[in-house]
Amino acid sequence: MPEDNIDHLDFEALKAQAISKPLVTHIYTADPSAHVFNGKIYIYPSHDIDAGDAFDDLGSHFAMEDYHVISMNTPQSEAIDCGLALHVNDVPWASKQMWAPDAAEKDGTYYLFFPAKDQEGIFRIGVATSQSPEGPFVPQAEAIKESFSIDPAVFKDDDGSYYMYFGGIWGGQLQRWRTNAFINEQPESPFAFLPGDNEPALCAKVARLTDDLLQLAEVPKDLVIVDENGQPLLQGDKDRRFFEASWMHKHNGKYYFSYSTGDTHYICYAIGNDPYGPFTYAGRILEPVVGWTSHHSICAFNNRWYLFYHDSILSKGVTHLRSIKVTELVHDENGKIQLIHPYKK
Ligand code: FUB
Repeated sequence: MPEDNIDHLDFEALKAQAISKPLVTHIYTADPSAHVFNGKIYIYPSHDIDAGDAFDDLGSHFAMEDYHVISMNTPQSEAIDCGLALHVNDVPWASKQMWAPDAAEKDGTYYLFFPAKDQEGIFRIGVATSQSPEGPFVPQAEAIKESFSIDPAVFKDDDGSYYMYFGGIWGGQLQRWRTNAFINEQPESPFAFLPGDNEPALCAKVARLTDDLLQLAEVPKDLVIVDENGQPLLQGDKDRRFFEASWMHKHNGKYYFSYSTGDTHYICYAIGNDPYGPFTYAGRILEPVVGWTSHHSICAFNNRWYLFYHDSILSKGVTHLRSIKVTELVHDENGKIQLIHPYKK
Protein backbone atom coordinates (compact mmCIF):
# COMPACT_ATOMS: atom_id res chain seq x y z
CA MET A 1 0.00 0.00 0.00
CA PRO A 2 2.55 2.58 -1.09
CA GLU A 3 1.96 6.32 -1.01
CA ASP A 4 1.41 6.69 -4.79
CA ASN A 5 -2.23 7.50 -4.10
CA ILE A 6 -3.23 7.60 -0.45
CA ASP A 7 -6.29 9.84 -0.82
CA HIS A 8 -8.63 6.87 -0.99
CA LEU A 9 -7.27 5.15 2.13
CA ASP A 10 -9.41 4.97 5.26
CA PHE A 11 -6.79 5.32 7.99
CA GLU A 12 -9.20 4.70 10.87
CA ALA A 13 -10.20 1.38 9.29
CA LEU A 14 -6.58 0.47 8.57
CA LYS A 15 -5.63 1.32 12.14
CA ALA A 16 -8.30 -1.09 13.35
CA GLN A 17 -7.17 -3.79 10.89
CA ALA A 18 -3.45 -3.42 11.69
CA ILE A 19 -2.00 -6.51 13.37
CA SER A 20 0.17 -4.36 15.65
CA LYS A 21 0.33 -0.84 17.07
CA PRO A 22 3.17 1.70 16.86
CA LEU A 23 5.68 0.93 19.62
CA VAL A 24 6.12 4.65 20.33
CA THR A 25 3.94 7.57 19.27
CA HIS A 26 5.74 10.64 20.67
CA ILE A 27 8.27 10.54 17.80
CA TYR A 28 8.28 8.94 14.35
CA THR A 29 10.60 5.97 14.01
CA ALA A 30 11.48 3.57 11.17
CA ASP A 31 13.88 0.87 9.97
CA PRO A 32 13.94 -0.99 13.31
CA SER A 33 17.06 -3.09 13.91
CA ALA A 34 16.31 -5.18 17.00
CA HIS A 35 18.76 -7.09 19.20
CA VAL A 36 18.66 -8.77 22.59
CA PHE A 37 21.43 -7.49 24.85
CA ASN A 38 21.59 -8.55 28.52
CA GLY A 39 18.15 -10.18 28.26
CA LYS A 40 16.41 -7.00 27.03
CA ILE A 41 15.31 -5.92 23.57
CA TYR A 42 17.04 -2.87 22.13
CA ILE A 43 15.76 -1.37 18.90
CA TYR A 44 17.98 0.86 16.79
CA PRO A 45 15.61 2.75 14.44
CA SER A 46 15.83 5.76 12.18
CA HIS A 47 14.28 8.84 13.81
CA ASP A 48 11.95 10.31 11.19
CA ILE A 49 11.34 14.06 11.05
CA ASP A 50 9.64 16.44 8.68
CA ALA A 51 12.45 18.70 7.54
CA GLY A 52 10.38 20.14 4.71
CA ASP A 53 12.20 18.44 1.83
CA ALA A 54 9.92 17.45 -1.07
CA PHE A 55 9.31 13.77 -1.91
CA ASP A 56 11.60 12.50 -4.70
CA ASP A 57 13.00 9.19 -5.92
CA LEU A 58 16.39 9.97 -4.34
CA GLY A 59 14.78 9.94 -0.88
CA SER A 60 15.64 13.61 -0.16
CA HIS A 61 12.58 13.73 2.12
CA PHE A 62 14.35 11.31 4.48
CA ALA A 63 16.32 14.11 6.14
CA MET A 64 16.87 12.53 9.53
CA GLU A 65 19.38 14.12 11.91
CA ASP A 66 19.79 11.81 14.89
CA TYR A 67 19.12 8.44 16.50
CA HIS A 68 17.17 7.38 19.58
CA VAL A 69 17.43 3.84 20.99
CA ILE A 70 14.16 2.18 22.05
CA SER A 71 14.17 -0.56 24.71
CA MET A 72 11.59 -3.19 25.71
CA ASN A 73 11.67 -5.81 28.46
CA THR A 74 9.70 -8.20 26.24
CA PRO A 75 8.06 -7.91 22.79
CA GLN A 76 4.72 -7.31 24.56
CA SER A 77 5.84 -4.68 27.06
CA GLU A 78 5.97 -0.89 26.90
CA ALA A 79 8.64 0.57 24.61
CA ILE A 80 10.91 3.12 26.27
CA ASP A 81 12.73 5.91 24.43
CA CYS A 82 16.26 5.96 25.86
CA GLY A 83 16.84 9.49 24.51
CA LEU A 84 19.31 11.00 22.08
CA ALA A 85 21.95 8.44 21.14
CA LEU A 86 23.86 10.26 18.37
CA HIS A 87 23.34 13.49 16.39
CA VAL A 88 24.71 14.23 12.92
CA ASN A 89 26.31 17.44 14.25
CA ASP A 90 28.58 15.28 16.41
CA VAL A 91 29.82 13.15 13.50
CA PRO A 92 32.85 14.92 11.98
CA TRP A 93 32.61 13.29 8.53
CA ALA A 94 28.80 13.36 8.08
CA SER A 95 26.63 16.13 6.65
CA LYS A 96 23.03 14.82 6.59
CA GLN A 97 20.54 11.96 6.17
CA MET A 98 21.12 9.61 9.08
CA TRP A 99 19.37 6.60 7.52
CA ALA A 100 18.76 3.06 8.78
CA PRO A 101 21.27 2.01 11.47
CA ASP A 102 22.15 -1.24 13.21
CA ALA A 103 24.08 -2.21 16.34
CA ALA A 104 26.31 -4.98 17.66
CA GLU A 105 27.95 -5.89 20.95
CA LYS A 106 31.45 -7.24 21.51
CA ASP A 107 33.28 -7.67 24.82
CA GLY A 108 30.96 -5.24 26.62
CA THR A 109 31.22 -2.45 24.04
CA TYR A 110 28.23 -1.50 21.89
CA TYR A 111 28.71 -0.42 18.29
CA LEU A 112 26.22 1.70 16.35
CA PHE A 113 26.63 1.36 12.57
CA PHE A 114 24.95 4.08 10.54
CA PRO A 115 24.84 5.51 7.02
CA ALA A 116 24.97 9.23 6.32
CA LYS A 117 26.02 11.48 3.47
CA ASP A 118 29.55 12.83 3.73
CA GLN A 119 30.56 16.40 2.86
CA GLU A 120 30.50 15.48 -0.88
CA GLY A 121 26.98 14.03 -0.70
CA ILE A 122 28.22 10.43 -0.95
CA PHE A 123 26.64 7.87 1.39
CA ARG A 124 29.24 6.28 3.71
CA ILE A 125 28.84 4.03 6.71
CA GLY A 126 30.16 5.06 10.11
CA VAL A 127 30.60 3.50 13.54
CA ALA A 128 30.07 4.97 17.00
CA THR A 129 30.70 3.23 20.31
CA SER A 130 29.28 3.21 23.81
CA GLN A 131 29.61 1.23 27.02
CA SER A 132 25.80 1.06 27.17
CA PRO A 133 23.36 -0.40 24.61
CA GLU A 134 21.28 2.77 25.11
CA GLY A 135 24.12 5.10 24.15
CA PRO A 136 25.00 7.91 23.92
CA PHE A 137 27.46 6.80 21.24
CA VAL A 138 30.79 8.43 20.42
CA PRO A 139 31.49 8.43 16.68
CA GLN A 140 34.78 7.59 15.01
CA ALA A 141 36.38 10.64 13.38
CA GLU A 142 36.07 9.12 9.90
CA ALA A 143 33.66 6.82 8.14
CA ILE A 144 34.63 3.16 7.71
CA LYS A 145 37.37 3.07 5.03
CA GLU A 146 36.08 2.08 1.56
CA SER A 147 32.48 2.02 2.87
CA PHE A 148 29.64 3.09 0.64
CA SER A 149 25.85 3.06 0.23
CA ILE A 150 23.32 2.53 3.04
CA ASP A 151 21.47 0.21 5.43
CA PRO A 152 24.22 -1.63 7.34
CA ALA A 153 23.12 -4.80 9.16
CA VAL A 154 25.74 -6.48 11.34
CA PHE A 155 25.44 -10.19 12.01
CA LYS A 156 27.47 -12.16 14.57
CA ASP A 157 28.00 -15.74 13.52
CA ASP A 158 28.36 -18.65 15.95
CA ASP A 159 32.17 -18.68 15.50
CA GLY A 160 32.39 -15.07 16.73
CA SER A 161 32.92 -13.51 13.27
CA TYR A 162 30.96 -10.34 12.50
CA TYR A 163 29.72 -9.58 8.99
CA MET A 164 28.26 -6.37 7.66
CA TYR A 165 25.53 -6.62 5.01
CA PHE A 166 24.64 -3.38 3.28
CA GLY A 167 23.54 -1.51 0.17
CA GLY A 168 20.52 0.10 -1.40
CA ILE A 169 19.69 1.23 -4.91
CA TRP A 170 18.18 4.54 -6.20
CA GLY A 171 18.85 7.14 -3.44
CA GLY A 172 21.04 4.59 -1.64
CA GLN A 173 23.58 5.02 -4.49
CA LEU A 174 24.59 1.33 -4.79
CA GLN A 175 24.32 1.55 -8.60
CA ARG A 176 26.89 4.35 -8.60
CA TRP A 177 29.61 1.94 -7.36
CA ARG A 178 29.43 -0.55 -10.25
CA THR A 179 32.96 0.38 -11.36
CA ASN A 180 34.33 0.33 -7.78
CA ALA A 181 34.55 4.13 -7.86
CA PHE A 182 31.72 6.55 -7.28
CA ILE A 183 30.12 7.68 -10.55
CA ASN A 184 29.02 11.26 -10.02
CA GLU A 185 27.42 11.88 -13.41
CA GLN A 186 23.68 12.68 -13.59
CA PRO A 187 23.56 13.23 -9.81
CA GLU A 188 19.83 13.95 -9.84
CA SER A 189 18.92 10.60 -11.43
CA PRO A 190 18.12 7.66 -9.11
CA PHE A 191 17.94 5.34 -12.13
CA ALA A 192 21.18 6.09 -13.99
CA PHE A 193 23.74 3.24 -13.92
CA LEU A 194 21.24 0.55 -12.91
CA PRO A 195 21.61 -2.73 -14.87
CA GLY A 196 19.11 -3.38 -17.66
CA ASP A 197 16.02 -5.43 -16.86
CA ASN A 198 17.51 -8.59 -18.44
CA GLU A 199 20.85 -8.28 -16.65
CA PRO A 200 21.62 -9.82 -13.23
CA ALA A 201 20.25 -7.66 -10.43
CA LEU A 202 22.52 -5.46 -8.39
CA CYS A 203 23.51 -7.36 -5.27
CA ALA A 204 23.60 -6.41 -1.62
CA LYS A 205 27.18 -6.46 -0.30
CA VAL A 206 28.74 -8.45 2.52
CA ALA A 207 32.11 -8.01 4.23
CA ARG A 208 33.59 -9.47 7.41
CA LEU A 209 34.51 -6.83 9.98
CA THR A 210 37.91 -6.44 11.63
CA ASP A 211 38.30 -7.75 15.20
CA ASP A 212 37.71 -4.25 16.63
CA LEU A 213 34.52 -3.93 14.51
CA LEU A 214 35.70 -0.53 13.26
CA GLN A 215 36.71 -1.42 9.68
CA LEU A 216 35.98 -3.84 6.87
CA ALA A 217 38.37 -6.81 6.97
CA GLU A 218 37.96 -7.47 3.25
CA VAL A 219 36.72 -6.00 -0.01
CA PRO A 220 32.90 -6.33 0.04
CA LYS A 221 31.54 -9.27 -1.95
CA ASP A 222 28.31 -9.54 -3.90
CA LEU A 223 25.53 -11.36 -2.06
CA VAL A 224 24.02 -13.28 -4.96
CA ILE A 225 20.36 -14.36 -4.81
CA VAL A 226 19.49 -17.14 -7.23
CA ASP A 227 16.12 -18.46 -8.36
CA GLU A 228 14.83 -22.06 -8.15
CA ASN A 229 17.01 -22.94 -11.20
CA GLY A 230 20.19 -21.52 -9.68
CA GLN A 231 20.12 -18.45 -11.94
CA PRO A 232 20.80 -14.99 -10.43
CA LEU A 233 17.65 -12.89 -10.10
CA LEU A 234 17.37 -10.28 -12.84
CA GLN A 235 17.10 -6.53 -12.34
CA GLY A 236 13.69 -6.57 -14.02
CA ASP A 237 12.37 -9.13 -11.52
CA LYS A 238 11.12 -6.32 -9.32
CA ASP A 239 8.94 -8.47 -7.06
CA ARG A 240 12.00 -10.48 -5.96
CA ARG A 241 15.24 -8.59 -6.59
CA PHE A 242 17.18 -6.80 -3.84
CA PHE A 243 16.52 -3.08 -3.34
CA GLU A 244 17.59 -2.20 0.27
CA ALA A 245 17.12 -3.13 3.97
CA SER A 246 19.48 -6.10 4.37
CA TRP A 247 19.07 -8.35 7.40
CA MET A 248 20.61 -11.68 8.37
CA HIS A 249 19.43 -14.27 10.88
CA LYS A 250 20.35 -17.90 11.41
CA HIS A 251 17.78 -20.61 12.05
CA ASN A 252 18.53 -24.33 12.41
CA GLY A 253 22.00 -23.83 10.92
CA LYS A 254 20.75 -22.05 7.78
CA TYR A 255 21.47 -18.41 6.91
CA TYR A 256 18.39 -16.33 6.11
CA PHE A 257 19.05 -13.14 4.18
CA SER A 258 15.99 -10.86 4.14
CA TYR A 259 15.53 -7.55 2.34
CA SER A 260 13.10 -5.06 0.83
CA THR A 261 12.16 -5.03 -2.84
CA GLY A 262 11.72 -1.22 -2.59
CA ASP A 263 9.44 -0.05 -5.38
CA THR A 264 7.33 -3.22 -5.18
CA HIS A 265 7.15 -2.90 -1.37
CA TYR A 266 7.74 -6.50 -0.23
CA ILE A 267 10.01 -7.93 2.45
CA CYS A 268 11.44 -11.14 0.95
CA TYR A 269 14.03 -13.71 1.99
CA ALA A 270 16.54 -16.13 0.58
CA ILE A 271 18.29 -19.07 2.28
CA GLY A 272 21.95 -20.13 2.14
CA ASN A 273 24.47 -22.43 3.82
CA ASP A 274 27.17 -19.83 4.30
CA PRO A 275 27.23 -16.16 5.42
CA TYR A 276 28.46 -15.19 1.93
CA GLY A 277 25.83 -17.20 0.07
CA PRO A 278 24.80 -17.89 -2.57
CA PHE A 279 21.24 -17.58 -1.32
CA THR A 280 18.22 -19.17 -2.95
CA TYR A 281 15.10 -17.02 -3.13
CA ALA A 282 12.53 -18.52 -0.72
CA GLY A 283 9.52 -16.18 -0.70
CA ARG A 284 7.90 -13.19 0.94
CA ILE A 285 7.84 -12.41 4.64
CA LEU A 286 5.70 -9.25 4.72
CA GLU A 287 3.09 -7.89 2.32
CA PRO A 288 3.17 -4.12 1.59
CA VAL A 289 2.57 -1.74 4.47
CA VAL A 290 1.03 1.74 4.35
CA GLY A 291 3.88 3.99 3.19
CA TRP A 292 6.40 3.66 0.36
CA THR A 293 9.21 1.95 2.26
CA SER A 294 9.27 -1.38 4.04
CA HIS A 295 12.21 -2.17 6.31
CA HIS A 296 12.48 -4.76 9.03
CA SER A 297 14.62 -6.88 11.32
CA ILE A 298 14.16 -10.39 12.69
CA CYS A 299 15.13 -11.20 16.25
CA ALA A 300 14.65 -14.13 18.63
CA PHE A 301 13.43 -13.62 22.19
CA ASN A 302 12.71 -16.49 24.62
CA ASN A 303 12.77 -19.06 21.80
CA ARG A 304 10.24 -17.23 19.64
CA TRP A 305 10.98 -15.13 16.58
CA TYR A 306 9.75 -11.59 15.99
CA LEU A 307 9.52 -9.33 12.95
CA PHE A 308 10.17 -5.66 13.67
CA TYR A 309 8.89 -3.45 10.85
CA HIS A 310 7.29 -0.05 10.23
CA ASP A 311 4.35 1.61 8.53
CA SER A 312 2.97 5.13 8.04
CA ILE A 313 -0.50 4.75 9.53
CA LEU A 314 0.11 7.09 12.47
CA SER A 315 1.06 9.94 10.08
CA LYS A 316 -1.87 9.04 7.77
CA GLY A 317 0.37 7.78 5.02
CA VAL A 318 3.26 10.25 5.00
CA THR A 319 6.15 8.29 3.51
CA HIS A 320 8.90 9.80 5.65
CA LEU A 321 6.95 9.77 8.96
CA ARG A 322 6.84 6.13 9.99
CA SER A 323 6.27 4.12 13.17
CA ILE A 324 8.02 0.95 14.28
CA LYS A 325 5.99 -2.14 15.14
CA VAL A 326 6.53 -5.77 16.12
CA THR A 327 4.71 -9.02 15.40
CA GLU A 328 5.56 -12.68 15.81
CA LEU A 329 7.27 -14.50 12.92
CA VAL A 330 7.00 -18.26 12.42
CA HIS A 331 9.34 -20.68 10.64
CA ASP A 332 7.37 -23.78 9.64
CA GLU A 333 8.68 -27.34 9.99
CA ASN A 334 10.40 -27.04 6.59
CA GLY A 335 12.17 -23.82 7.56
CA LYS A 336 9.89 -21.63 5.42
CA ILE A 337 8.76 -18.34 6.95
CA GLN A 338 4.99 -17.88 7.15
CA LEU A 339 3.79 -14.85 5.20
CA ILE A 340 2.64 -11.92 7.36
CA HIS A 341 -0.30 -9.72 6.30
CA PRO A 342 0.09 -6.41 8.18
CA TYR A 343 -3.66 -5.62 8.03
CA LYS A 344 -6.45 -8.13 8.71
CA LYS A 345 -9.07 -8.45 5.99
O1 FUB B 1 14.88 5.48 6.33
C1 FUB B 1 15.55 5.90 5.18
C2 FUB B 1 15.59 4.80 4.19
O2 FUB B 1 14.27 4.39 3.88
C3 FUB B 1 16.25 3.53 4.66
O3 FUB B 1 17.63 3.62 4.71
C4 FUB B 1 15.68 2.58 3.69
O4 FUB B 1 15.89 1.24 3.99
C5 FUB B 1 14.23 2.99 3.69
O5 FUB B 1 13.53 2.42 4.76
